[in-house]
Amino acid sequence: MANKAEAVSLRKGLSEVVEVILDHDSFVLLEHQKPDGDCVGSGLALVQALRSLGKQALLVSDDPHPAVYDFLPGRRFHTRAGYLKPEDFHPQVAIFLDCTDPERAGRGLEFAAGKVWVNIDHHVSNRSFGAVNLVDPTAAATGELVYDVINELGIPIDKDIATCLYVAILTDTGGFRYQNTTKETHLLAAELLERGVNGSEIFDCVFETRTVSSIMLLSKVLSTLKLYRGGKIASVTLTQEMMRASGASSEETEGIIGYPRSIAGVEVSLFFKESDEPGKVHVSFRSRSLVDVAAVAQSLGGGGHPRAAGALIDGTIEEVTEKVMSYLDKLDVWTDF
Ligand SMILES: [Mn+2]
Repeated sequence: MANKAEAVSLRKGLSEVVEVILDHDSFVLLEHQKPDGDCVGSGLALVQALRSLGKQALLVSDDPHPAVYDFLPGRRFHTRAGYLKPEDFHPQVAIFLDCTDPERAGRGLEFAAGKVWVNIDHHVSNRSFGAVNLVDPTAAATGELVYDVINELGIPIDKDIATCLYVAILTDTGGFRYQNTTKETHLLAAELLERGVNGSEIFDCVFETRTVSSIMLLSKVLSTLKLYRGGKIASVTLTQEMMRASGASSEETEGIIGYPRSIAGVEVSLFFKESDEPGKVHVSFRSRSLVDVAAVAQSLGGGGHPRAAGALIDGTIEEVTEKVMSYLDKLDVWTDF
């Protein structure tokens, strides 16, 4: 929950965003690169809401939407930056969704030049780059803020809009499992269910539906499992050869780190992924409670949060594994538990 001063500035941000929307007729809504469920759901919800007001609005992303969200309504109002020329579309306002800074929109940014910028986000590192800003780091998802905007505009939230917002909140909370899940999150989810959202069907589509290729890939990656430090560190490895052999896409590698992380007794889990850039390996780090993996990743040229971080490191899988393991070996936490 935001404190009082923050609540006042949020209130101001919300009314300014609403004012900009009411004062203009045409909008481009921008997502970040590699869009996730929060920005896809927020974007599709807001584009449908603006259209229902008779406004001209289009949702634009640099990268494609992950196929898992194909079931969401409102897709006819979405296009990719490469499919539309900025000179063919002249919106008055650019609304950035879930973007810490404007560059996160990638090629979508071409549609924002010279427009009024609206910034709606929940990342603590957001740079308040908009002419108006609705930024609330206590919100579990940007979808929560988009709900506030739609509600304040007085637009009825129908089943289609509610479904998109529900997906935004469901995915950014990992299915209501992460620590950002609060009472407010559940109350909003309840409100959306009341609008006709089918919660179990959505959960099934988003979290319980996999492609054969992703299961094939998972079986290959799990067979590389190694334990170190008496089972306190676990690692798995993914090579480009495994990607080719399974036919999986890179978005299907997401979530794999959760498997070594879930092993009882494991404090630090590592996922070594051979980059498609030759000679580089991407490493994902997770820790349960003791090790600050953001510091580990930073010292290896990456960054992130204390419990989840990543780095792109030069070398072969063997060399990078050696580099990371020798760094972790030097930490003095291993005798503490
Ligand atoms: Mn988000």
